[in-house]
Amino acid sequence: MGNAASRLLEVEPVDAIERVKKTLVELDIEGIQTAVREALDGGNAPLDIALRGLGEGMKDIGELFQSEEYYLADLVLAGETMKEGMAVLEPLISGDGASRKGPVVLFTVKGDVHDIGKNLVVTMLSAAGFKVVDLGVDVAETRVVDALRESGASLLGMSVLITPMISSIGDVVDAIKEAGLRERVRIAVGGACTTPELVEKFGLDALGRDAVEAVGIFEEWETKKA
Ligand code: B1M
Repeated sequence: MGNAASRLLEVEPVDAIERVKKTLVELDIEGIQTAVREALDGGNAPLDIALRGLGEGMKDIGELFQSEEYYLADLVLAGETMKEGMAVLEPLISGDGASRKGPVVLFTVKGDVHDIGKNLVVTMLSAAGFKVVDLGVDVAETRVVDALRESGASLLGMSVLITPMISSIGDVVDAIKEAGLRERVRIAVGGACTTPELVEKFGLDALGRDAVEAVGIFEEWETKKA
């Protein structure tokens, strides 16, 4: 590369969303809200900042953890830093609070405590006018069946991030079948370790790769409800 080209690359401004991502990857919990506010002031949409800034930053953090440059304590701090950033964005993403659609039962599977992505899906669904029954993390299949019965929901979403807990998806599907509810309930899955192959293996109905896709899936199913 010539000198001029490399100089150009050096002076290329880092955009505000990139700065949010960098602040998160550096685990700068003190600076994250300022970076997010600056991105908002620059006219970026809250959802864009959440997905392209914070969401992409978390993927980099995952890779740094995998390559052993970051440790478990760094993952914990990353989660807290992400939540600080989301605290600024969530009120701007949330809708008017009126829930006209759903309900959707949402949770992270048994044995898995990751909740940031699930929470983003909950926020986006609420913003789109869905009532959401959020069961939290590490949820046993019996609680899922109880929630489906109590709420009368026919829409279900589960978040799965760690490979060892993939078997929990099967436990949920089996419990729903045993309760005689499978015909009534459409099931979507999402999260870092989910794939189309998993959807096929467990006979699920859809895969949501991000919160926007998740909302699209439930919107489509809502229109097909009797
Ligand atoms: Co952990 N972790 N973690 N972690 N962690 C991952 C998932 C990992 C990929 C990191 C890595 O090694 N590269 C890896 C899993 C590898 C694997 O099994 N395939 C991993 C591991 C190994 C672990 C532990 C086992 C580490 C250990 O103890 N040695 C441990 C497991 C604990 C447990 O659950 N039992 C662990 C713990 C943790 C913390 C608790 C420290 C922390 C979570 C904090 C929290 O959630 N409150 C943490 C974090 C932060 C991560 C990473 C870095 C980031 C996850 C995140 O929040 N992403 C993660 C790396 C990665 O995912 N690449 C990693 C941001 C979020 C917005 O994205 O959750 O993907 P995501 O959600 C997206 C979409 O996936 C989709 O929409 C969301 C928004 O766009 N989506 C859905 C999610 N759920 C959906 C549901 C739907 C639809 C769409 O329903 C229809």
